[in-house]
Amino acid sequence: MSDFYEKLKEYAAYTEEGLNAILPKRENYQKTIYDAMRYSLLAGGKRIRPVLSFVTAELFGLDIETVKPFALAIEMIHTSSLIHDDLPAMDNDDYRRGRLSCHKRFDEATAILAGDALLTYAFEVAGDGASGLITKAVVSGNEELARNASKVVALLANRVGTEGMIGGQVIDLKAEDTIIDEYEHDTLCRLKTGCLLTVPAEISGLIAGRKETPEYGLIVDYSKSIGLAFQIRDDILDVEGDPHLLGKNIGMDDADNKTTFVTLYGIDGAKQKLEELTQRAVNDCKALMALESCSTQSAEFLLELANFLLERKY
Ligand code: GRG
Repeated sequence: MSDFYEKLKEYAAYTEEGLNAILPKRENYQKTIYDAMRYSLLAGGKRIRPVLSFVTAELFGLDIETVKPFALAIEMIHTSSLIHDDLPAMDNDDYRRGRLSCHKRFDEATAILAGDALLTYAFEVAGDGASGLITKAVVSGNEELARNASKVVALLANRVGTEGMIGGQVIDLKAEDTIIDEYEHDTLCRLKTGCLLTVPAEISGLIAGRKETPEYGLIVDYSKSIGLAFQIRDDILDVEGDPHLLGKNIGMDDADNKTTFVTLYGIDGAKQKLEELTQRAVNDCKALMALESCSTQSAEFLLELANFLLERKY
């Protein structure tokens, strides 16, 4: 196995362990909600968002432990959005991550609450993480870290809310019955998919005190490019992917009459855009590698990650 796949597996395993530990099984009266949360959260997603948290932390010289609460929170928020996205009122999907979607395995009310509970718990974990950092910063007299750590939770909430992922989903729902132009569609994807793929780097940059640096601009640009590329690949896989590898049905966008990169640009046009965005991300990585202030190894990993996402089959 190449170093890249080895490292990817390592980050994913670290995420898995972390999620399993912070969301224990409970045998209390509200046991069902814990079962539903764990069912969806521990269903084996790719864990790309936490991977981005860990590698961008290392890029800036931080320990992965420092960003762990935020990485786990982001993955819980992502899972909560998948649970809600699969509901009949939204995309109405029966399968997710290779198993029945949450509302099919449990019921709709439980799925709504499991999504709500994962979202709420994510902010509890992120809030605790920020408090821990602030305490450390105060004890060591690092005022800049204390100031920056106090901004993390609001930043995360912003990227999830109406100017972030939720805003994107609102445009997405509108796009089912209305034809939207390429500019609105671009905004939709940057918000719905892009925000949660960019916030890991934003949080790492903030905690590392790198916000005003060239490397911050590069890593945010990289994240935005792979965020858009990720959605294009998603749209292509919905047309020509293998449902067994994907762990969900294909053809759902067509069934919902959705505007996608494929309907806007055709399958070849979508593939070309995907390659252009990947190339842009690769160029950002090369620029990061040339900076002494960044870990070359992490920049190399990010470059390989962009190429991995270009070709992903699931
Ligand atoms: C409950 C916070 C909250 C929000 C509700 C439903 C909704 C608003 C937003 C939906 C956002 C959404 C589903 C975006 C799609 C992003 C996308 C391409 C998901 C697939 O991500 P992968 O491939 O999935 O990383 P795995 O399973 O690997 O984690």
